[in-house]
Amino acid sequence: MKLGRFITLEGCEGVGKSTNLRFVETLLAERQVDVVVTREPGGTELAENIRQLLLTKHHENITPEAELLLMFAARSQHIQHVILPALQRGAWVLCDRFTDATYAYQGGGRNMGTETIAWLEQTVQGDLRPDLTLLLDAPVETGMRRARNRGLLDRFESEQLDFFDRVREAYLQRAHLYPGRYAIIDAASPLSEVQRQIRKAIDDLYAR
Ligand code: Z5A
Repeated sequence: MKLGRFITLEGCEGVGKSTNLRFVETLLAERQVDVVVTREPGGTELAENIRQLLLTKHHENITPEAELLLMFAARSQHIQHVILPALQRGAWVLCDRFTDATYAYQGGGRNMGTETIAWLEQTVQGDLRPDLTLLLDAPVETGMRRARNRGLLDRFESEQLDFFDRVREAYLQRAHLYPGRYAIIDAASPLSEVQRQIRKAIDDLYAR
């Protein structure tokens, strides 16, 4: 049985997920909520190893199917060892990316569609879904500019603009499909405005 709340942050690269994850953590701490902060792919020792595999560039091309299965292999470990135990003891889980990223990157970016993803989602997660998904949305070029100031690019960051256009489009489609769960945040705004919108979404969840 799930007692805590499950919040995810999503969006294309460089839109401010890490920055605002820390902000949400502060908001929850103000309310004295017991919060577990985690990320995907990753969150357990084995899942972090899978993350390394997924983000590093290899000579051997990773097929879209292998990429998809590795995402869900990491997710299964993460759910069973971190997310569910935390929710069951009443903690709130704050996760940097979750299955919406799979629909956006593998479904949209890699053109894999949604049918297989939906099957894996049901198999690996059962009825576990986030209570609130903060979608940080900004023009792809804005996020890329911010992220690329950092230097070396990982395997996903090395993709072309059209890949990220498909990712953004897939995220927006999901947000329109699940309006009760998603809050779309205008991540191109100054940080103070972004955080005003996030605070409102968290207040609304708290009041539910
Ligand atoms: N992936 C997948 O394909 N399928 C899946 O199912 C899952 C993941 C779960 C993991 O990368 C990769 O895995 C991801 C998708 C794939 N790849 N990509 N791309 P990640 O999530 O760890 O890393 P990322 O997406 O590359 O995130 P990021 O580049 O670290 O960006 P961020 O966390 O969203 O942004 P940030 O670091 O908070 O901010 C970037 C800079 O912008 C920083 O200097 C900030 O100070 C600045 N910033 C932030 N907000 C603002 C505003 N509002 N104004 C001005 N400047 C700002």
